[in-house]
Amino acid sequence: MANICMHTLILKLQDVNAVKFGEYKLKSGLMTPIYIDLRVLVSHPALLNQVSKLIYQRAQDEGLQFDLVCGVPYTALPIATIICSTHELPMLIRRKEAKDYGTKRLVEGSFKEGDTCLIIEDTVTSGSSILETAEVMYKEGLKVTDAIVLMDREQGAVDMLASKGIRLHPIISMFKLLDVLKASERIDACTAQRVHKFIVDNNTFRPKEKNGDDVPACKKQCVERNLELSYEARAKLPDVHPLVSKLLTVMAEKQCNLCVSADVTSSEELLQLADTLGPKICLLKTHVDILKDYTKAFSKKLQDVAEKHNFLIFEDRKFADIGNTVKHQYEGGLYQISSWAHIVNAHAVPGPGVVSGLASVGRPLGRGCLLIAQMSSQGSLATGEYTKAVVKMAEEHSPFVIGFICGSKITKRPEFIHMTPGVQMQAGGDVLGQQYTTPEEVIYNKGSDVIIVGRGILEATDRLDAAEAYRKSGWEAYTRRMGQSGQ
Ligand code: 5BU
Repeated sequence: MANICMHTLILKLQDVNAVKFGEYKLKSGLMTPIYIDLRVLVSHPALLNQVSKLIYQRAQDEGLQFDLVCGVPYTALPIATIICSTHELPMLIRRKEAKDYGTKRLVEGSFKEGDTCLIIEDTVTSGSSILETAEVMYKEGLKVTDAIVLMDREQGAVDMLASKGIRLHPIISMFKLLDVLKASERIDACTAQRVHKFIVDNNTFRPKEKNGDDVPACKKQCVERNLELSYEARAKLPDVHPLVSKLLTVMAEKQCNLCVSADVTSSEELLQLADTLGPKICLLKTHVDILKDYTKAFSKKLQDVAEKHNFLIFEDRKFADIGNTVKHQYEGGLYQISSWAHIVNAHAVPGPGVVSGLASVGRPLGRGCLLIAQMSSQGSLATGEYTKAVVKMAEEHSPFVIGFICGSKITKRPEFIHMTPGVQMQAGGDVLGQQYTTPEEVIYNKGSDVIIVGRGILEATDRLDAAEAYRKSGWEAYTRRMGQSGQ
């Protein structure tokens, strides 16, 4: 989808008053400084057609498999109708209330049990309307795996629906909309900033924990008693990022808290390494820019190996620029990192814009970011107050920020992952300032979650044996720690 086209669409939506700035009440009762009203689309048939085309195109681009289409009533209904009519796809209509005469059906149209229904929505805040529609479908024996939305307010719907097993594919995100309107001088920087802050402050998926009432009981109890939850229990917390949940589940299943740092310079060697060590790792860390022969085909193959061996990919890119630049670095260029890396990391030094820029690309894709709170290198400046400020930034930007690169556990919040580089079987260092700590020290004494090991494995005569030794050592340190914690 060309950017220019998206840009024009956003301006057109504002032209027809589908995007309004002021003070409006949301369905939840919350006052919002921006209101999206796509009901007006029916009065603008050319625009309605364009939107319908984009939504259908997205379904094609994502390769979605479905038997039927349903638009969430009422605004998305005409959009679904146009798509189904143009492409001759069977459609379903969901009634808001069952009629009290005739068939009393909640879903109109023909279908078989087990059919998959694609849901289409005009705009989402929390995702609750999509979920309601999906639940009606489930009752009828239908499956719902994906939903496409024209406008995502980026207030938690992607994560909430992912936690219920539905992938949400947004066409326009709130941050993109604000960027375009600001760049076109339709709104001033102050309005853009006010709306941006409102969106970030009002994420519906992560419950506010100020009074503790919304915190799940098990989590509350553990935090109070200073006990620790197991990887498995953390994976099931209701407010955990789906990616963290996936990683923690993989860790528990594979009995493994080892991330291998695949610092090799040939893509073939990297793929071989990934395939050989795959069963021993929960995560593979790359520095894609040290490869001498990167191709798009390589990233595809790496994803296949990751799937085969059930591990995640972490590109150690260390983004550290203004939001607008990191957005391009993450999404574009030669490497198109966001298209294949589940996790990236960033320095907090530019301020929260770096996270917002990355989030605007990564959140719709379900990606996550680690903030670098401490470094393993000698003389690192990331210490003390800086580390504390990074933790605060992460808390304000979760759920896209899923954790930290750090030397030890720096927050008690169980939804954040701690990953520690600079790990070898013997403490020590290299001639360029790297400092090493042992798996036992990192996991048992420092309370980190994941050990990141590069040369400790890469320089071993048998890499597979070495990986197994690190896996075992990291896992034993974790089980000992959990034993102490009484879990
Ligand atoms: P080693 O071979 O285990 O020293 O490799 C460590 C890897 O972790 C390497 O890719 C570094 O770029 C990376 N790293 C690190 O060592 N220390 C840090 O603080 C951060 C990343 Br952030």
